[in-house]
Amino acid sequence: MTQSSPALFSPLQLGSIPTKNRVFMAPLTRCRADAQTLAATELHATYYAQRASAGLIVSEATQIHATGQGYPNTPGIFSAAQEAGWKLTTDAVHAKGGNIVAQLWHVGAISHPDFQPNGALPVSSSDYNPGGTIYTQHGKKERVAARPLSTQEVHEMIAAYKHAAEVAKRAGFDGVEIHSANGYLLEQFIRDSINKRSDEFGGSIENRIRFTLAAVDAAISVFGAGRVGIRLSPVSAANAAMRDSDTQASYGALVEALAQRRIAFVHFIEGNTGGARDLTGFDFAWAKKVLTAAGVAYIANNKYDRAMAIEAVESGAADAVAFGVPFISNPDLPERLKLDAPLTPANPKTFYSPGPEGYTDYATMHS
Ligand code: 8OZ
Repeated sequence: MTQSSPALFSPLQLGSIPTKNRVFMAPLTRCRADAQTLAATELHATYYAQRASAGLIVSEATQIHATGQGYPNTPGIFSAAQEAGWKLTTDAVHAKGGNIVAQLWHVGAISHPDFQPNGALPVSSSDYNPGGTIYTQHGKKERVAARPLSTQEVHEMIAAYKHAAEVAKRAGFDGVEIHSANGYLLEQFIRDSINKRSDEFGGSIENRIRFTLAAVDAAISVFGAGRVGIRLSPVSAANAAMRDSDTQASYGALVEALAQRRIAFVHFIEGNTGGARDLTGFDFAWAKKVLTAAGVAYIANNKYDRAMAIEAVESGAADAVAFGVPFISNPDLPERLKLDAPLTPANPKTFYSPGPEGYTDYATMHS
């Protein structure tokens, strides 16, 4: 008798998006956009189409605004050239029967004047300096303190999220994932360790989660709630972000507000991004219950292997599991996991290097 296939390999109705399995591709910054236009290229289309067997692809993080960039050659999603560039990718993924959502991103204070229009200061909730160094086109630089956005400018940034969602829709994406994780702009508003504002976007939890929810609502107004997701990293120290003084209360209120909106999914980085799965400080199982009760999918991420992913979906701890690094070097990851076939290790030296090497040249089992 053949054993029935684990639920990880079964379809999932993700809001309005039907997925063929629950092995998702996590967003992965690869720094290969066109240097002039910051548009995705034919090379991106090839790379993403190679990975179209994922139940869902979440695109690499894409900046919604010129001020949102913090790394070399990360793609944007606000100009006509960027829209045309992404259309190559969404067409190629759809031709292979895949689903792809755009991850909408603003790095806030993680940027540097070298990445900013006119060499201006990066923007944030407050005069926040994340510290450390950053590599720009002019070499290694010390980070600087950001300029707090005015209340009016936060409203303009919410409009920029809406514009980016419109661009994503015209570019043919199946939806968007709001990047509200890893110490970037939206998290710089959520966490009281960073947000020192006294306007409607600072102070109380309700005020600190207002910007994130407004970005979500802007995306909903474009795509409908069933095509909008969000990524959260409640307990992560990525980009040196200090913990909120009450992670459970702040992120708990956010999760409840997202559940009320009946969005498609919440994508959790469980533990420290790309690092230890220490979940202390936030009750992820509680979040799963709240979201499930509202029909919102819970996507789990961070250092899952095959056995962990099968168990997470089988036990009901997650509806789907997103894999990052394994998808870089295994374009046919769902099939390999299903067959329990060996995985090809990824080469970190080519994660952020230009061109096809380490990008589109990883073989499938059948190539
Ligand atoms: C790795 C390198 C650059 C950016 C994130 C978008 O951490 C990123 C990122 C990851 O969410």
